[in-house]
Amino acid sequence: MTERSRRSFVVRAAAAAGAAALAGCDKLSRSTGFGDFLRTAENLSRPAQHALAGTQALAKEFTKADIAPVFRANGTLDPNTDAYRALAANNFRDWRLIVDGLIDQPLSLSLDQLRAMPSRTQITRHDCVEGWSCIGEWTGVPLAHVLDMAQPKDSARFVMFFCADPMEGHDNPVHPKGPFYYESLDLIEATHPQTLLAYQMNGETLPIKHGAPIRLRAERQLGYKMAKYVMHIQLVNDFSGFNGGKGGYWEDKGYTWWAGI
Ligand SMILES: Nc1nc2c(c(=O)[nH]1)N[C@H]1C(S)=C(S)[C@@H](COP(=O)(O)O)O[C@H]1N2
Ligand SMILES: [Mo]
Repeated sequence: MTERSRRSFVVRAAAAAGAAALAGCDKLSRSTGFGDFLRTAENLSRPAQHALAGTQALAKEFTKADIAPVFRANGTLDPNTDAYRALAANNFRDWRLIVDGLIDQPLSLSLDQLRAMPSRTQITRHDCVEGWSCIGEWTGVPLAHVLDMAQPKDSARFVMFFCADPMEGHDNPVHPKGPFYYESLDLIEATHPQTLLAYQMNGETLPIKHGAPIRLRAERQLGYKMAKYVMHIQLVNDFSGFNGGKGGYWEDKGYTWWAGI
């Protein structure tokens, strides 16, 4: 058995993150890579945030009594494309989550396969930059588990999430991944224990307005990071070639890529 297959990817990622946090700015700058990005205050806050919060610190969890009677839905409430309507009409039995990019094991996973994986349930507060918050209960498979199956290569640094809902302003022919909503996380957030591919909300099948069949939960991040209608996950070492180059739909419009709370 090789060293690579014996040591789980999550353990390797956590070890790398821990070493970087302890070593301070120099190590982090080298692991971060692109020069312009490093010079921004936004990026300096990312390693600082990880160092302060601890790479695995948990977001606060609440009790069932705290769950909002109505969880507000925001952004796209239905992707409303022919392709998505066909998937929804069949209860997403033909839907597959594609996982590719800088990994050794490309995956194509059905909803049943995701539901059969280890799951986690958490009651957390969702904070939207527009100034509202809602507490809800989420159940899903930890993204770390799926990444472990996919075996990311050492060169992988970010996880990208491509969604089913078309957006405006992303139809640049140079970047064929547009014009859909998309997001990205670094490997520390992606492998955090509360980062889930959620298929249930408040104990029920995830409704379309909240991102069916799966949506990302990254509980230490603002709402716009939590991609709904996830279709495709891709491991990359640089997201500057996608769409507007800032790592997400809202980031391309000026929101900060680091959205830690
Ligand atoms: N695919 C997709 N994901 C998305 C959005 C969207 O428009 N499309 N909006 C984001 C924003 S700004 C927020 S606050 C949350 C809203 O999630 P909710 O509808 O479950 O409240 O989803 C995020 N994820
Ligand atoms: Mo939001």
